[in-house]
Amino acid sequence: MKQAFNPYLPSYEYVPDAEPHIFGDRVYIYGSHDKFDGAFFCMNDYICYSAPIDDLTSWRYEGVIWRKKDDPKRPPLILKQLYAPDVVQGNDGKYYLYYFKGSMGIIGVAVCDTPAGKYKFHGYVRYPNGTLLGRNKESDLAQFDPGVFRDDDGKIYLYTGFGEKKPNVFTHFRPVNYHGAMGVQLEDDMLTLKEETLTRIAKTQHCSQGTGYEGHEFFEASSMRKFEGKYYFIYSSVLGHELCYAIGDSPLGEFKYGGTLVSIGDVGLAKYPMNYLGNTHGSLIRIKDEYYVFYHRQTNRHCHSRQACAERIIRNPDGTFKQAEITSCGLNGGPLKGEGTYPAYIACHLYKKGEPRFLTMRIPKGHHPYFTQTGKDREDNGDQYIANFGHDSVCGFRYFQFEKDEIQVGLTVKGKAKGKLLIKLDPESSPIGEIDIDVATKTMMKVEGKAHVGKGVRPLYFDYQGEGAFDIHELNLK
Ligand code: FUB
Repeated sequence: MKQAFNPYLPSYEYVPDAEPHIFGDRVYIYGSHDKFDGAFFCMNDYICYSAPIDDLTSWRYEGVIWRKKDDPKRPPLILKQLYAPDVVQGNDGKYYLYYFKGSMGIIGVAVCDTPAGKYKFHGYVRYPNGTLLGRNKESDLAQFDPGVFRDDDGKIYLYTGFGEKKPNVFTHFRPVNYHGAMGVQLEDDMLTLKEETLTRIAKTQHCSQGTGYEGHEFFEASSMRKFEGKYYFIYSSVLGHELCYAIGDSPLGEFKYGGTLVSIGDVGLAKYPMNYLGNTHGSLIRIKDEYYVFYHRQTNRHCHSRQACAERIIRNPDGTFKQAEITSCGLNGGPLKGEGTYPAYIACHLYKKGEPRFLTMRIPKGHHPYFTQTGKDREDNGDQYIANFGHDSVCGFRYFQFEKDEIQVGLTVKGKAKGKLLIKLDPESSPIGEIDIDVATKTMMKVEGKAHVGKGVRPLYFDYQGEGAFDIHELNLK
């Protein structure tokens, strides 16, 4: 039986900012496209993946849908990159892709007859008088991360904005947005704003006092969804590592702060960050009767190799959402089988005890375990693994359905290390088994031990105590 893991795309794919949308009987994801080990965010062209709504284990590569060079403007160097996009189906049945090109400050639109075909340039978002949104120097606030939404009455809305915390390098290019995310209705041409003025949606740090947003103010990643008559504005907060939401009764609000949907380090649910932090971006979707939150995780010791993940999330009867845990089994619809061989990169928790965990610039190699791959950025044959698992490194997988109390646990490893790998059900609890580590090899070898897991649905943690460091490629349970 096929199972779904996190990340849910092949391990060589680095797709952050993924917005899920259902078109027909498939769910499509539209994200940015990082280069493995890239020097900047979003160095690759947009690609798309889709899966049948009945089978979220089967993601199909749809190919490149939009390239940096398809946009007629030719900015220099890093301004070329395609940041987080979104797609909406227009009232003419066509699909419209909204993208933000590097730091040019304007929003481009491309159009296609099918959800994941080759998009063609359509134009730039503009004011009714023709001035491009973002180019009206007198009054424009920073544009960023366009989100698009079609309401049941056919009206189309654009959401945009960037909540700069204080003046920084970008403020040389565009005015600082101290006021929050913005929303506006679009004309049927999908380019022209219906109003001269955009409506402010969620609050930034500069205007949050007494509003309920405090501590989780808007930073970036605007996205709109509607469930059972309520409008959900989804965004990445000033903390970066979490997706939050605000609820309103109409597409342009007012929006009241709702809570955290997911944190890529389980901040808010765990005592300390359980994985590397950094930015995240994504959205909510309902597939049949279940809700899911899509987001991205950080890999490779810096913030330019991000990967698409998703979790089932509970919507409470009052319309609020319960923060989702990050797991290894996201779209699987339940725990993974408690026997079989799994790639180690599906660990949902990975950290070194007591070390800082916020990824922006590259952290030094010697100190942390991290997800990486061999070779360069590529489009097949993924071999991602956990590297540099040294003393006090912890990785966790959840959840498995164990059918017996005691299991044999094997790991495929390589490296140079001598010590003990403690097997636990919780990083803070006593071991339920251990594996002797005595490795000095550049080729893979298997290490094994027994663990008393107990029948039922359980996580599995590994905590290394010893000298040296090793890489973990596979986990085998029997
Ligand atoms: O992927 C580039 C930028 O990082 C996006 O535009 C932001 O939302 C953040 O995820």
